[in-house]
Amino acid sequence: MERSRFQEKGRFITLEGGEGVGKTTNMAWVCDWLSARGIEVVRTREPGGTPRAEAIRELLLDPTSDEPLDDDAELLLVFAARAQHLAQVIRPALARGAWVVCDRFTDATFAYQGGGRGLPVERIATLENFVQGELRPDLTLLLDMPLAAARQRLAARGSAPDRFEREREAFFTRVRKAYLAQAAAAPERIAVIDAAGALDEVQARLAQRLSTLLETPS
Ligand code: Z5A
Repeated sequence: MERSRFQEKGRFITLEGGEGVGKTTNMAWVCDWLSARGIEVVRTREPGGTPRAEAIRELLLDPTSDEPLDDDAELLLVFAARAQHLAQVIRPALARGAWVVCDRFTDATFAYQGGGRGLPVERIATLENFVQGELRPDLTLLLDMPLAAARQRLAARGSAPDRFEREREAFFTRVRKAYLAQAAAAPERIAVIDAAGALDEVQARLAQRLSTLLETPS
């Protein structure tokens, strides 16, 4: 495929889903798949993506502090990190025609702070408009699978749980429900990808959706 075909305008792809569904594992594969087609890819993540935004990520994920984090403070920190990330990384990359592939973005805020914590969707939407203006992902790959199986994957990985991963099952059930509701409301942007099964099966599903995006004019 000709690189020049994709240079006119960068595209913004996000990977979403609950914990342990394989976002980080498949990020690398998605980036390689696009790079192999001559596309300049910027791989990044949220919360984070710049030194200052990564410092905010530390605040958000740190499970050790005795001081509880207020839900509104959590929401504002997520958007503070996002504003910095947009200004320093995402908007400049898209402006020069690169494609940005981001591990989580604002759909995670609607799922975790909205669905999980129960904050009003309108409050999140107000911040989304304030921080992002009209910028939304061109494609969101929502990796979805039953919670118990995803938890088994995490247990096999054996890493220490962060502040979110210490939440109870009911929290993650609400998060998953919120993600699926978002996908149902925006099926043209959010593709639900069955994340259960072997990695090559999941990646075949991802490739199908990415091919469709490539064929769609920007
Ligand atoms: N958060 C928020 O609240 N609001 C926001 O707006 C944003 C984020 C942006 C950090 O995110 C937290 O921030 C997140 C929500 C909150 N908290 N939670 N929960 P994160 O992305 O860093 O955290 P995470 O979801 O916990 O990531 P994770 O635990 O690393 O999961 P993952 O990236 O989806 O999974 P993985 O590491 O790719 O895979 C897990 C294991 O499964 C690993 O050992 C793989 O090798 C294995 N794996 C993956 N795929 C397969 C298949 N197909 N078969 C078998 N094994 C597999």
